[in-house]
Amino acid sequence: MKIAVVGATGMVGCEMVKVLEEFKIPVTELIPVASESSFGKKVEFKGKSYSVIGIEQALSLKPDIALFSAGGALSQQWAPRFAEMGVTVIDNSSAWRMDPNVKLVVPEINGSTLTKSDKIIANPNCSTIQLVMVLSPIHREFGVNRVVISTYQSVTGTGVKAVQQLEREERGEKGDMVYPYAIHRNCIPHCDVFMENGYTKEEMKLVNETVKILGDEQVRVTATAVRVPVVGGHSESVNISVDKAFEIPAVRKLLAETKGVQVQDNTEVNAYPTPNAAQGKNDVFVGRIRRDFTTDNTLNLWIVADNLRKGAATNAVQIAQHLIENKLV
Ligand code: 11C
Repeated sequence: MKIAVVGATGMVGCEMVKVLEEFKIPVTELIPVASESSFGKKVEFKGKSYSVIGIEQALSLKPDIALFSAGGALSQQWAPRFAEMGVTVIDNSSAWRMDPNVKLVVPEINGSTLTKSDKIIANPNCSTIQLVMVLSPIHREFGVNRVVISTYQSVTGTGVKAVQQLEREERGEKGDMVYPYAIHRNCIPHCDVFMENGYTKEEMKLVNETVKILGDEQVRVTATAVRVPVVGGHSESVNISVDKAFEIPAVRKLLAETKGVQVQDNTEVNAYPTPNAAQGKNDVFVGRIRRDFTTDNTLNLWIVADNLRKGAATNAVQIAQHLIENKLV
């Protein structure tokens, strides 16, 4: 398999290269792609060094799969050109996610819907992926009807400049601000841009993408997304109302049996997920699973995942793995 990673020098792109190697994807040639300022830089993969090239050149090499993580505008322009050449594009930007002709895929949930003719496949937003990994089994078993979510999102979701802002502020230095306020010792209820309805784009991604992935327009979702001075991953406090009566041990068992989800839930020994512990891991972690006593058939829980891993690179590579294993490329 010839695999191109578009945006190979970015935070998600670097993680994609690592995960391709860790997952032993049968890559015969890696094609790292980035903007002109990175041309010629080296990307190490399976003991070999590959030079970063431009996107036009990458297209002429006709990869089997192209993993895109270089922003929505680039995906909008280039994904169709790759697809026309027969390349399967797995796109990590928000450009194609809500397109009715493009599948929005978390392999454990809806990977089986993919076919050979899916030439652009959308990778969901990071905070959505970790949410649906937990919601999907609960929805199948108990019928989710309403979700209230508050996020605590890592600065890595914004990119390397945000990590640098946090590090500078930790050292007490001044410099370029990515956020409108200091992020060190702060929480900013503002992820991505504000929309006309008063929500942020990140909050609306959680609403719209969750409904699309669960494939059920009856599920109502409302979200508040908050940036916190954390690098390891995104955390989410989630309140879930379901149709059927449930017992908490049954929910815990259901989630423990879900592939890609790890339950860490024992308050007697302070066991619950944290972003520090989740960093660098491919799974989604869930804990603090408890009944909401204020209303019927409702529970609270806490979900954590490394947003650069399952929230982005791991999910994209798992889509590639599914395509390869099922001979869809
Ligand atoms: C954040 N979720 O943490 C964003 C990053 O649509 O893929 C990823 C944005 C996206 O700010």
